Amino acid sequence: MDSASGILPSVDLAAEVGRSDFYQRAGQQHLAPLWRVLHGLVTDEPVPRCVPALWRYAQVRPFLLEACSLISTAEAERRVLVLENPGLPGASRITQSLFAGLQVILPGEVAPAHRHVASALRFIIEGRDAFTAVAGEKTTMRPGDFVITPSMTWHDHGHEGSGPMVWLDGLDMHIVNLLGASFREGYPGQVHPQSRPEGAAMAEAGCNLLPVDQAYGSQTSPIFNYPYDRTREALHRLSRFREINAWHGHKMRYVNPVTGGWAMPTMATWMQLLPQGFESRPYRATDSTVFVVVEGRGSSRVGDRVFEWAPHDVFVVPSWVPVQHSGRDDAVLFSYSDRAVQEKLDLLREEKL
Ligand code: GTQ
Repeated sequence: MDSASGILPSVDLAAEVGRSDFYQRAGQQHLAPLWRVLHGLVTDEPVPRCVPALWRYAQVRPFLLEACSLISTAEAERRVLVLENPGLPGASRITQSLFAGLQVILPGEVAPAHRHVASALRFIIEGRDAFTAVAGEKTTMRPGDFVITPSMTWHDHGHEGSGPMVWLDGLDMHIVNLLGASFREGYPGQVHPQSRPEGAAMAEAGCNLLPVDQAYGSQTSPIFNYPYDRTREALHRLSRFREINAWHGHKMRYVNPVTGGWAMPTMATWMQLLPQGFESRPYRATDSTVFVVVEGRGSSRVGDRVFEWAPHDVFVVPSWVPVQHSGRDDAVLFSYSDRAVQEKLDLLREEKL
C-alpha cells in the first residue's frame, strides 16, 4: 500500500521533514511510526483492492482447451487457470481472501492424490462421468453439483467419460496462509484407495437422518456432493409457494446437516433462483462474493458496473459494493464467500438498501 495515502490529515507535512532522521534511525531498530500509516490500516470502511469483474465462459473455454494441449494433469498436478481479480494481479485471488480457478480434465487423465489444510469446493460447470474421490469415497460429478474436499482429506480426480470436464475450484488457502497454518502432502501413488462405496456419505447424512452413536469431529459437512437435481427441484418447488425475497430472489444456503451451520467452516455457499423478470433490490455486505451462472441469462449491477451474464460465466462482487440482480429468463446462480469466517469472528456487516 502507498504509505502516503495512510498519513493522518493532521500530521504536519513540513514538520515531517525534521523527523526524517528519527524515522531512519528508528527503522534501523525495526521500529516504525504508526501515525504515518494509521488511516491506511484502520480504514473508515472497507477499501477492497478486489474490483468487480466478469469472466465470460465463451472467452475462457478456448484457453482451457489450449491448456489441455500444452500440459498434462500429471505434469501440472492440477490443470487450473486461476481467475485473477484485475485489482489483485499475480496474487492468485478472486477476492482478497479467496481463490477461484477453472480446472479441466480430459478422459483417461488422473489428477493425482494429495491432501492439504486448505479446504476446497468444486462447482461443476461442464462435462460428465468425471469423478473426485475424497477420503476413500468416489463421487461422480454432474453440472451444477456442489462438491466439498474437507481440510486434510486425500483427494484425486479422474475422468472415465468423453469430452473435457470443467469445474470451478474455490479454495480458502489465502486464509490458511494468512494464519500460517498451511500443510500439504502428496500421496505415494496416483490415487488413494477407495474404502467406501459411491453414495455412502449421502446415505449416512443426506436423507435427514444420521447414524446413531456417530461422532462428528469436523466442522465440514459429511455430505460431500450436493447434487444439482435435488437443489434445483427444491428451488423450483419453493418458488411456487414462498414469497420471494426482495434482495435475493429464492435463495437457499447449503447446510451441514450435523450442525445446521454452513457446509464448510470457512466458505459459505448458496444457490438462488431469479425468476424471469425479477429485479432484486440492492444490498451490500462485507463478504466479497463469487457468483457462477448455472442457468439462464440476466444482469447484475455491481457498483457502477453492469454485467450481462450467461450460463457458466463467473463474476465477483467486492466487499461493501452494492449489488442488484435481474433474471431475464428463470436464472440460477451459485455463489460462495468468506461469510462463514466473518460470522464466526463477529465481522460481518450487511446493509439492505
Ligand atoms: O484440486 O486439489 O484449483 O489443491 C488448487 C489447489 C485445485 C485440487 C486447485 C488444489 C486443487
